[in-house]
Amino acid sequence: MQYRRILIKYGGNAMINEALKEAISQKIKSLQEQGTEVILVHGGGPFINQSLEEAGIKTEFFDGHRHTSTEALRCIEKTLKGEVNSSLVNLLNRQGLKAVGLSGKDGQLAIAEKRWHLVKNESGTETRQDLGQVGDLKVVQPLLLNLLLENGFTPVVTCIASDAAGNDYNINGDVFAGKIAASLQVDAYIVLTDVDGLYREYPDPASILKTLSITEVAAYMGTVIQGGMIPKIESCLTALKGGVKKAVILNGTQPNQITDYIIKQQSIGTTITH
Ligand code: X2W
Repeated sequence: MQYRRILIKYGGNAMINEALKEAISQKIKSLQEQGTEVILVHGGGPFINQSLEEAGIKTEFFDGHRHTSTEALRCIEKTLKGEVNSSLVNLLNRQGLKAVGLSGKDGQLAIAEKRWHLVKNESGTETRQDLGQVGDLKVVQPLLLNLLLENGFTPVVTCIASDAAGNDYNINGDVFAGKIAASLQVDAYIVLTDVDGLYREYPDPASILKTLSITEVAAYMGTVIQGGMIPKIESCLTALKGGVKKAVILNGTQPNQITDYIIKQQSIGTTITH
């Protein structure tokens, strides 16, 4: 099949050095050249960790979501926009693309809401834990991204957004990307991580699950799907339930996988479908 439009979620675990970021931007250029529009959505966890450490701000994670004080949010926004987003835009432009750096706030392309962390106690009752300025995307308005894509620009979107009252939120990059993928109805939602897919028994390469249905995902949650893979797979489900046809987990530290999957249509990574 010809992929007309794809969304790539690029996270910090596949941004380990400049050469790798450059190789990924070359692959994005190759995709655009052969007629696939690309939206890049990114986080940048390790860069945020470093900036927070330099600023002497300590943070803690709850199921993949970083507790975010107002002070931490200022530092996180500076890092994601001023450092990570800006450097990705720069790399893509150097490939000859017309990259546009955005967050959810620009043109109100996304409206956030506060996200509460639900904790179940031993008796099974759920309580809400406050994670500070951690959000979720409530609404995505795809017009701005559509305008950019239709006019040959490459949107590079980072995972910060505001609510209707103008409060800013830090949003897990995977959660953010899955919602944007759904709103744009992309042909494929690609999640780049640092392993070759979902393993039944890590690290046995023969145990990589090549295809999974939504029902199989539910059966594997908490066993085969663990830790950092949980928000990634959940974001795939968000995309699929929103109408995206397939979601794919690929290894971003092997940039060839992007073109091998989309252009050469090789059977690599883990593909989740309806
Ligand atoms: C994330 C945003 C960055 C992110 C954080 O503060 O680390 C929350 O946890 P990766 O590299 O895509 O993991 N936000 C709420 O998700 O980065």
